[in-house]
Amino acid sequence: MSDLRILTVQDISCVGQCSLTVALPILSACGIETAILPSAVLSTHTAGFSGYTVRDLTDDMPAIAAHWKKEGLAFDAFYTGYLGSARQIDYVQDIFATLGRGRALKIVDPAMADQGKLYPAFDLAYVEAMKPLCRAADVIVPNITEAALLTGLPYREAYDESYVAALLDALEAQGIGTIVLTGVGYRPDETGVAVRQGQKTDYYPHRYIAPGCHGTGDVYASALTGALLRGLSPFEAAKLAADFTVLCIEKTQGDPDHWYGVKFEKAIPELIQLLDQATGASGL
Ligand code: PXL
Repeated sequence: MSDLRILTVQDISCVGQCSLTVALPILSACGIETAILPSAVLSTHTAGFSGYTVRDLTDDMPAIAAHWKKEGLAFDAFYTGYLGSARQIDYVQDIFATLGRGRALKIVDPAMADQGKLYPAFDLAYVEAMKPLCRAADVIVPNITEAALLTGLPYREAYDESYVAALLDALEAQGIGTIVLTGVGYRPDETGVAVRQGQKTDYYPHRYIAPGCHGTGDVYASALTGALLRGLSPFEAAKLAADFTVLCIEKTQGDPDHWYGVKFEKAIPELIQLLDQATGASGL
């Protein structure tokens, strides 16, 4: 396998098993050299903790990017998650445009909302700023709430295939090449992922385990990104990431003290095995 270098831009939540503390180990386990650009530093994530500290790093971004340009550094892929501010999204677009190597793959997880609600730090101006970043991406990984916000369609808790198709149609009409829509379930015991590419939709249902398991979106998007960079097709990568995320949730169940994230570390050996099986590689 050729050596690839990815840049991932998202926050450091010091405690809480999300964003960079999930993306960096998962991408490393996938065998990808991973550079980071922290969008903000928080003492914890914002879902369930109170009184957390936040240091927004937007103002550091231009100087960091300028230094990388001066050093001739570039990246084969980009993966963005939770960003620090709407203004920061412009800097990220500039990084996409100027720091890519070859046809650098751009994966955007518009991490800003879940279960019908924006995360506490974000407002509708942030949603507007996220739209052009998604249009600049090759692959986006929204959940249903984020897809509704990005398209202006109403968020629905109960839905059928026609609602999901409408979300995917509206995103595709914005010029987004590949949409990996997560958390799509048509039965109470089931959730899944719908992958739209070239007007074709593939659906992979998987076990629905526990409601609102925090951090699973970041685990999923990180594994998806790693699998894409290992050469899997979007649908194959989407399935592998789903299987890995379910494993992570299973390894977390039964520990009420561990409400803030999933024990993805325990499933890293299986991630490596799944990738090796899917790519026909033996070891990295
Ligand atoms: O997992 C998404 C995420 C990332 N980073 C921070 C968050 C959240 C979700 O709430 O609060 C800081």
